[in-house]
Amino acid sequence: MAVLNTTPDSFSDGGHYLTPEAAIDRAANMLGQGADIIDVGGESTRPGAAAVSLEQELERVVPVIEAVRRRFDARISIDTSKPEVMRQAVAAGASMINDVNALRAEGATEVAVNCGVPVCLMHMQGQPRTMQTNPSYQDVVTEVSAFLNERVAACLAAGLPSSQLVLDPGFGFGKTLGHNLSLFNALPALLSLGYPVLVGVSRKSMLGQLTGRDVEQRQAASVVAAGLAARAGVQILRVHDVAPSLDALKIAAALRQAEQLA
Ligand code: YH5
Repeated sequence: MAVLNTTPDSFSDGGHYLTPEAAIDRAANMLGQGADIIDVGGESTRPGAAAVSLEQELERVVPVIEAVRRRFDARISIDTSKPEVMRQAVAAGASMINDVNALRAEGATEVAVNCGVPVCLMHMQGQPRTMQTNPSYQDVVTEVSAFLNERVAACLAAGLPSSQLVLDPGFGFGKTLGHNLSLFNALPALLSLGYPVLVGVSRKSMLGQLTGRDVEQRQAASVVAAGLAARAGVQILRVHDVAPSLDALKIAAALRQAEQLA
């Protein structure tokens, strides 16, 4: 899963939206490198980021989804927590919902059922603006697993098929470095719940804390972390640097296959 942000703070020229033409270039580039899914997001969920209005989010993501769909036969996921954005994004051609809020918004489960596409349910403690202020757990692995189980139960009760659910521990979303490391080590336990797991660690602060590198210098750390998650059995990796991540996934897949044959 390759990240295609449409938020002004997410690309180097800054201050402008991603135009549909620029989005096509980026999507072409990422698909050419081997991406399976393009994750389109219009609401920055970085720590401290401000909320975005419904109108602004729709203006950013819908033209990009339409443009990418017109041009490529690519799977697109919509990174949003707003039911109306989910609805319009799927109508525009998105075929997966990626919700860092795990469909907790009013009406989100009903909209997701009507969309009829797979949904990624992510754990987050708190809200993006303040989530990194003082993350606190008694036992982060137990609490994140219990949360995801509770969201699965709510989704199944609302009518979402179990075959369309994906789980994500939400690295960096209301977690200290220690919490993130505990969750990373617990990926096999999360996988044992029986749903595909998605991991997004690419360029995140935890990698900065471990390597001392600024965000634009975190590619190697991101690729190694993606490979380690894949080695643990994680099925979907959300990444910025597609080609080197795919190399890491090939090594992880070969190791897993050799182990099964042994
Ligand atoms: C995720 O983990 N993350 S947006 C802060 C950074 C770098 C990157 C420099 N959407 C996830 O990528 N969706 C985001 O510091 C996500 N899982 C899922 N499912 C945050 C992000 C980032 C934040």
